[in-house]
Amino acid sequence: MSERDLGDRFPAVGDGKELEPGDSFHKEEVQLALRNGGMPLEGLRYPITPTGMHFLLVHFDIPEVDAKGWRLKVGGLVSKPMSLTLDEIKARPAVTTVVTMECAGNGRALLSPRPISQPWLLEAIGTAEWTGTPLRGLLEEAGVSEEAIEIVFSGLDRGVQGGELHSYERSLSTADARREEVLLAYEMNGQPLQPQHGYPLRLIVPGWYGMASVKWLAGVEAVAEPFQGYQMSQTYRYSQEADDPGEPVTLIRVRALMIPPGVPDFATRTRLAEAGPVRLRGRAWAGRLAVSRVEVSVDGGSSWAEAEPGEEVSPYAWRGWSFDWQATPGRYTLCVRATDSEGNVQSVDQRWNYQGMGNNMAQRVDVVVE
Ligand SMILES: Nc1nc2c(c(=O)[nH]1)N[C@H]1C(S)=C(S)[C@@H](COP(=O)(O)O)O[C@H]1N2
Ligand SMILES: [Mo]
Repeated sequence: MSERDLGDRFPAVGDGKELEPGDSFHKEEVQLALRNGGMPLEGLRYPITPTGMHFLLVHFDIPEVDAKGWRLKVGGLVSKPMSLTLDEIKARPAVTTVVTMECAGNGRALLSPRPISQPWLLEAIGTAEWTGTPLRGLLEEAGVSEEAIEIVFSGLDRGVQGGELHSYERSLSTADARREEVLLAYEMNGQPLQPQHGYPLRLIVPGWYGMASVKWLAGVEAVAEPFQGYQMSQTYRYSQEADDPGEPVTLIRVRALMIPPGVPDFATRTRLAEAGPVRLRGRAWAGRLAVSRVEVSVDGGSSWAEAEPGEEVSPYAWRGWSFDWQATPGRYTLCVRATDSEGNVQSVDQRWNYQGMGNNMAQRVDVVVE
């Protein structure tokens, strides 16, 4: 089968029909959702997400990597190309950073009409302690040429998207790649990376949506032209229609989430809570900005009250928040929204875009109080 045929059978993000709200999911989307699990929202209770609860996003298949034969190749416009073993990378200066990662598609399936792709509701998040060596040191040692404007990161996984057979590859400007927080990570929560999270080595770009953090990293290449690979030029764009190149998706937008209170109804997922004091809790983050404010609404977003912010543990990680609600019998739609240090605040309405990227509209949780 030609690449074109494959592309036609498995259309790119947003290539498909525009569905009406209430339309059911395609079984291929369910298959994607089962492969790429999210963090159950009660997982917001843990400051560091247990590894098996951290969300997962794998476009193609998890590649089979033999760590002994694996090498990280550093090349392109550098004065000293390198080929490094895992042990050589581990022997370099090590840093551990707590980072909240979120998929750019988080919130996609709440949009109306709904783009056809990995159908995230709100669970494409997780926070981990990543250990690795700063990329910056390696780039300095390799001697990136003045002509280089971007660094291209290549993963070992391959597949077809939008009719194009390619390896998963993303680039960063040389300035972004040289930021001190960018890591070549080989441990997650104190353990070697699990296969699905990028073993043996991945990039971690704190503050950026997850697509920048290339897993199964094998190549780091300095280039003189903007990299036009599929995962840069065709997807991860804020666009309004299929042919609109739009703007690239970059940093994580501000968001707060709450642990749904009470207990769920199995079939409808509506929450059931007891009248009386209910402590609402959750976490809020804003990429590499700080969260300056968290507010809660118990009337579907008509009126808001201040929540109590918790401690900040890392400039790149979520912080907790809590709110004491005096619940009286009735039906409620609880909402939470955060504001970042630049004054951006989550809206209650969707900011629709064709690929369903960066939808940070405020969470809504239906609760029946008895
Ligand atoms: N090589 C490779 N890297 C990748 C991906 C991928 O499919 N292949 N998915 C990206 C996306 S879209 C996200 S959101 C994060 C998810 O990282 P996690 O699965 O460890 O949570 O990995 C990114 N890195
Ligand atoms: Mo993602």
